Amino acid sequence: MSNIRNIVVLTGAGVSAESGIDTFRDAGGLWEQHRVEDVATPEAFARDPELVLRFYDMRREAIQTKAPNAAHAALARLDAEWPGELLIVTQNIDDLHERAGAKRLIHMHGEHLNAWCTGCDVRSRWTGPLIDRPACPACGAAGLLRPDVVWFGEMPYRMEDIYRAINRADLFVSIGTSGAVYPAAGFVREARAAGAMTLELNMEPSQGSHWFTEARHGPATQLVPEWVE
Ligand code: BJW
Repeated sequence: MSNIRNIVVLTGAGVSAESGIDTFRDAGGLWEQHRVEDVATPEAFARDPELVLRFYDMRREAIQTKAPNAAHAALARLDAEWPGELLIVTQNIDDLHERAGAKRLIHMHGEHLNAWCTGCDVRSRWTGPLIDRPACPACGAAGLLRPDVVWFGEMPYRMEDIYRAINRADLFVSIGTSGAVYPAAGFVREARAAGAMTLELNMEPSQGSHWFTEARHGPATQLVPEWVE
């Protein structure tokens, strides 16, 4: 990596799979138990808030019992030691990257431990259930908290910062994502257009695998530490 200074790493559900957190689109994944239209759109929340809140309460509780794996640890090590620019962009709402020690991190699809008050627009740390429609800790209004996650049709977070980093990157690495969801699925093309080398580390070829200059397939806990060393 001698000619590389700036790195952007994109991660998806596959990086947390070996920590015991379900992916979305694999066999047995979350979307097999819940239709995406029923739980991950603003329309679904307006139609049946209890179903959506129960889905996120269940995941928030489960994630808190999981621990970072060797892939999260390797990325945290890279973050601590890489002298150039580095940005880890995760689509995951879990906090395993930061629990492993990563600092240069953006959660583009939100965080399971945040609640967002649709009344006062304040985000608060939230570890418990939302199904009981608790009052917002900031404004006190009842029943207006929703999970602070990005649903289909909503704008992912910090897109300007992400595109700025991608356009400065010498290397773009995509880990554990199916490439089915935009805008993250388009980052590889943006990085290539900006002249970066692109590497996919995934269990299987993703939908956008052909866009990468190099692809390695296997479990993240093996591929990521191998790549970082
Ligand atoms: C392993 C492994 C192991 C397993 N080791 N690997 C352009 C074209 C078409 C449509 C659109 C478009 N632009 C926008 C859209 C609409 C829409 C979209 O993409 N629809 C698609 C279905 C086509 N996108 C949006 O609405 C987004 N908003 C938006 O675009 O706003 C406008 C905008 C445009 C341009 C710039 C800026 C803004 C919002 C998308 C929000 C997605 N939300 C979710 C839910 C978040 C909260 C929650 O967690 O519940 O995000 S959906 C879900 O999918 C979640 C994930 O972050 C996301 C991606 O999933 P991921 O991580 O890839 O998981 P999987 O399961 O799909 O794949 C796992 C992979 O890991 C697999 O490949 C396995 O093989 C692998 N794996 N075990 C290594 N051990």
